[in-house]
Amino acid sequence: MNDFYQIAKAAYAKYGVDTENALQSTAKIPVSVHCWQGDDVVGLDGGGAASNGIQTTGNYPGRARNFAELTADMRKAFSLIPGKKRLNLHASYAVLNGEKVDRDAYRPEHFAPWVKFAKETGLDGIDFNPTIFSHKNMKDGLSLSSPDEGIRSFWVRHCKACLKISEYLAAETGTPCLMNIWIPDGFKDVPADRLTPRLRLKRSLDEILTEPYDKSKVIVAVESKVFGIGVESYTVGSNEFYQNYAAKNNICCLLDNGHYHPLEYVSDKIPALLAFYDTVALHVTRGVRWDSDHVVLFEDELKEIAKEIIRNDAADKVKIALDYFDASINRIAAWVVGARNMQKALLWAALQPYEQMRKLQDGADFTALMVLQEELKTLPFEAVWSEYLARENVKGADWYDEVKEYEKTILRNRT
Ligand code: RNT
Ligand code: ZN
Repeated sequence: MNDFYQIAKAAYAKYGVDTENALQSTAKIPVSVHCWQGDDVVGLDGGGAASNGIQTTGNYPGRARNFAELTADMRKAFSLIPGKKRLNLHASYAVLNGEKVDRDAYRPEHFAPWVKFAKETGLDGIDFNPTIFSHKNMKDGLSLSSPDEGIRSFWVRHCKACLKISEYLAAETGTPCLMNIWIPDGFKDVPADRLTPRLRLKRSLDEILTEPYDKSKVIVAVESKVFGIGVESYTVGSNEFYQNYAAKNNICCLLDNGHYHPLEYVSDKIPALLAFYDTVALHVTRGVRWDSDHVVLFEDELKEIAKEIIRNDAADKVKIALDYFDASINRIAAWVVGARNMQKALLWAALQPYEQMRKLQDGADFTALMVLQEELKTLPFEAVWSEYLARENVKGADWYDEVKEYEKTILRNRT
């Protein structure tokens, strides 16, 4: 323990905050790290560059092109990220070994190498996502809401296959798997019919959920979106659609903080959903003016999101996952910056005197509340963060040197 930490501990103690508690509780909160930052969401199953309402920009050298490269890069990133980590996988990361099989017939064994990787790397578990984009069966931009029965049923079968895979991942890792369904379905211009596509999506979800699965092992979530590129006028899977579907069917909502109007805040939606749901899932990202999926930074909204999780004692209920992809910078650094910032925000949120703040709010002493909240902003947080990294055996501020070295020796040789 260094002197700076001792000083910081005393500074926080003055406000009734126990830094030791904060350090210990933060280290127990799992954050699901998305595999898709490492390869620009291309996947391993031949679907090709991200398409259908999802795209990456940039051409930084060293993109991982196969399972070996992607897992090597993830190992490097994980070694620089403190805290409890999970792996967030997409179905398109199936390891098919040349087998000719389409997404509606993927089997658990196609993900066995990922289970092995998760176990070797000491991860807490694996989360899963059907991949309903970048595929020939996306027809006219539609999937589960398609009027073409062949298309719609293909994607229903894909999701059913994913339920089985999720169950397998949960059984193998001993922790529940969050299976999140996101589809890009929508229209570029003013639609003639807004209801029927939603009714078809509803029917598809109903059909998917007829597949028996162990609810103690798999948590099914649905992720809404305000709009996607090329589908600006209408999104089938809107917020209202999925929130009502989830409430009626006892599944979970996933909130991606890039998927709302710029002045809507996911931090405010978390407590609203906690009033009704046992589980709330998150995709933490950073939208710059729209759903741009920039690297997560240590910003006010990220801190507010973390505060809503911690002060509502909801670390077990809120499933935190990261979802961003930047192809214009070193991809490992992108992983590390975003994941460390999520951890930072959780630690920062654990260092707030909530009881005292609540009392001030309930007593309507809003002046004192404002004064306190402003004072808290300049407490010596860095010293507690450094202590956290040291206890987690993870490099401090000089971590980027290691990534630069890895880029020089490994990434630059991928030609
Ligand atoms: C897209 C959604 C979705 C994807 C990932 C790859 O807008 O956010 O979650 O980013 O599934
Ligand atoms: Zn998302």
